[in-house]
Amino acid sequence: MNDELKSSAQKVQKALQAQGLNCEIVQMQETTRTAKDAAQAVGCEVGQIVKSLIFKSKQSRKPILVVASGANRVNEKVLGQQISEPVKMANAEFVREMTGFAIGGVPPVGHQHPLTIFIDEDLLQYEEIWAAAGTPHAVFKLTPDELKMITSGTVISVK
Ligand code: 5CA
Repeated sequence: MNDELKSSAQKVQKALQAQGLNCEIVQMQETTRTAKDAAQAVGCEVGQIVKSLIFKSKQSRKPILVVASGANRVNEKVLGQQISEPVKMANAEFVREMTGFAIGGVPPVGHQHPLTIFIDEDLLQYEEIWAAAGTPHAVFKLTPDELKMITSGTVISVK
């Protein structure tokens, strides 16, 4: 493991610190690119992995971030009802442009642009959860309350 954080991971660390959260970012040798990879790398249930998924509203083209449990598939219809506009999954380019991070490392904080944020209620059942920290090899551990605090997201059922 490398002690020096990659610049994308540093960006996340700074964003967390700015929010008063002193989580340690862990850089893994193994890939943490997908929820399954991350669960395997840290040794937790896939449901405890925070997926940060970007959607785009079809008309106004606004970015929406859903922080979902790794165990769940986000129902786009449910999300569309929340914002009163149909949504679609964003492509890799939109993800990078809006968040400043590449797919596989998108964190729940530290984004380039402000995003409308929803939190999957299923994450709240766990004592601790793990989120991506800017790269496909970096994660950090936090509690559901901390996730709510740093994202100011609205808790919904996403399934
Ligand atoms: N680091 C892990 C766990 S913390 C992670 O970032 N998981 S993730 O689920 O949030 O990111 C992977 C997600 O990116 C996939 O679930 C998928 O929804 C999305 N994705 C993967 N490839 C593409 C693509 N080509 N275009 C748009 N979205 C993609």
